[in-house]
Amino acid sequence: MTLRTSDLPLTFAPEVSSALARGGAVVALESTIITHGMPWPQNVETATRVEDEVRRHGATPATIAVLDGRIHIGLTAAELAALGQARDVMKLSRADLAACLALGRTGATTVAATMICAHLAGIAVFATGGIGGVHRGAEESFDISADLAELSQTPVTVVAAGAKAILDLPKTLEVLETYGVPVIAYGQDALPAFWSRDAGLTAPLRMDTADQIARAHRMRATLGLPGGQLVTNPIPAAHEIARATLAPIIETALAEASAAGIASKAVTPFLLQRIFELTEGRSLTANIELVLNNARLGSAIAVALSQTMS
Ligand code: PSU
Repeated sequence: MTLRTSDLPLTFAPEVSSALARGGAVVALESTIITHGMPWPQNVETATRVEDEVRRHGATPATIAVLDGRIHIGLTAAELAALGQARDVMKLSRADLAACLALGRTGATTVAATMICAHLAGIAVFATGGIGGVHRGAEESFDISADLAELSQTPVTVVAAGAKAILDLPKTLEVLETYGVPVIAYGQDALPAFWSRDAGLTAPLRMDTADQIARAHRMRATLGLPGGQLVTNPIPAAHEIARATLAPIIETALAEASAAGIASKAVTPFLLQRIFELTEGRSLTANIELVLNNARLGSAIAVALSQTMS
């Protein structure tokens, strides 16, 4: 694809632009996980390890964020370190991306905004931790992450460890089905639930190789279908936290969020922070391991895609 760098507020890291120019494998990475998903300094350490993991698996990492009114496709080590400690960073989804750019501000991209930026940059594969989804009690609050609508319209394959277990997973699957988003479990039948390998639900689709996932991505383009694919990759068994262990902790965190009147964009960061405290850090270790695991699968898919394109 042609890069329209002249008319878009995009700044490419040299490593990323040369990989794209030669048709190499590139994996997009998001930045909300850095600013709103993990505490400092583990956030910056993890982001750096994830980038290295992508390189080790034959692809080029492109961490995406908005810095002073420009979309950066790939960050320098200094930019990453600064973002990881910055305050007043906007949490950007489809609704606020253009406003952040127009105001010259700095913002971290969620799954939705990272998909938009990756697609503008010509990147087809994106690895993250977990996508947003339908929050529990959504029948009252209407709190449904914009990540789901984005998956229905932007052609990027997103590798995640499932939707976070703090969400209403059956309703999240229903909305994805309504939107026509393929939800693929990698290497198993069960839908993974972020910190645990099994949500107690069967995933609508199963694939066992990166090559199959790359071919399905290409087939959607051939058919002219808009939207991406959601690949749910179970956390490695050695690092999972059993669903039964987490369930009461999630209930406690949810009750606290509701008592404190936490709403909208603040819900997910609040819950992740409380679960970190209540599990005495175990949830963060699991989160780091699942992101690294997704970086490996994302790299394999990007490599397979670059081979089918050449
Ligand atoms: N993955 C993680 N931690 C995170 C996220 C993903 O391991 O914090 C972020 C993603 O950016 C995702 C967001 O888009 O959580 C969901 O936020 P919300 O529920 O407000 O849509």
